[in-house]
Amino acid sequence: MNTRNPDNGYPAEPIVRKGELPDPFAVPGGARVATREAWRERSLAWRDMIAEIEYGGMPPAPDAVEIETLAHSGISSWPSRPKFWSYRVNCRGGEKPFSFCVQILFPDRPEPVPAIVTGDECWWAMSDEVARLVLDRGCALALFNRTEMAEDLGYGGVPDKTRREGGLYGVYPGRTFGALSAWAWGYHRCVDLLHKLPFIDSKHIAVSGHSRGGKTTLLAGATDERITLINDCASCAAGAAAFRYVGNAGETINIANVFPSWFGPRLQSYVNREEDLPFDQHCLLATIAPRPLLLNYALDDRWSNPEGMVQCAWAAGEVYRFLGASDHLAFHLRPGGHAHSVEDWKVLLDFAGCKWFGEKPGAPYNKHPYGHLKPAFSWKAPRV
Ligand code: GTR
Repeated sequence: MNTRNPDNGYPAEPIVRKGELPDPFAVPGGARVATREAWRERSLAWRDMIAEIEYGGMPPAPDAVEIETLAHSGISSWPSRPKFWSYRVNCRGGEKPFSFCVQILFPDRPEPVPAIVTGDECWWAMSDEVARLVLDRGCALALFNRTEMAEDLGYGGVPDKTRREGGLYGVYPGRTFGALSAWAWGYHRCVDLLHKLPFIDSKHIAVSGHSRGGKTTLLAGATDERITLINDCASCAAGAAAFRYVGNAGETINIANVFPSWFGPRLQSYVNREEDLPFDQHCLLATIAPRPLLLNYALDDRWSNPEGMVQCAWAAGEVYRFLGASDHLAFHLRPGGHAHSVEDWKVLLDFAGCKWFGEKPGAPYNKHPYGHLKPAFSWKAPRV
């Protein structure tokens, strides 16, 4: 019988429960990581394995990146009169040149400012309200359209779910990276750009994305340490939520069949075999440690599998604890459904202020209404 969670009324029984989340400290051969120094090597091994099996590997970094200024504009109708500059990022390498555009909205200040990068400009995503909130906190907003790197075939009635044309597919033919990797590569190139701009504080670069864009920011953060704060909003399956534990009405690993172009070719073979995957998504989150990581989820967004996200946050939290950075991993569950809402952005800005500049924490983190939930793992961080 499926009992209901008294705190939120949703059925408490998961639809997928496939054993323990793998121990991220386990070293092939039977040992466990014992020192913080040794974790580094393990972390890179997880990163490479997950990037390969799940996402099909990453496109290579370009041989050279050159910046072209397109416009120095501003928003004079806003009281703070922010600047709005745009660039073309020209990349050399692979079979042919590749370029894309980035827009940067930033406060007019004498000192370099932190930046939040979002690639979700393929959606109607950035409201004036959110942009002003970011500026008021003294941050720049770097905007680009991640689908310039790879077409998004994740829509209903798409004629060919596996087409590999345009974007980076033509630059690096013969590779197996999926769209998520190509989109993450776009974030990395934005970091290349930000590192060349004197008005940006390159030690404080965050990435934020929603849903498939949140899957992207997790992968981008895991594969580029220059990204110093990672935010995912509602990334669903193949994001921050576990494959092995899916709460009622949540998205499962079948995502690999529904949206094959987002992934590498190997993930599909694990559909209905979650227990055989050598990792789960907490291992991806753990590769980001000890850098600050914020997961924004919503209580009525059942498809995003919030219980599976809590499982991953708990499990990756063991790695953060091991590294002495427990408070650098936080999740936040707000009321409501699937959206990148103003509240999510406010929670991110508070988190960034807290982690980067020692401001007081804003929203209470790591609170959830899943009283029935028990950790889907029995291992703990080794004692240091
Ligand atoms: C859904 C997909 C989710 C999520 C979402 C989105 O259809 O199943 O994993 O990525 O799209 O991007 O809005």
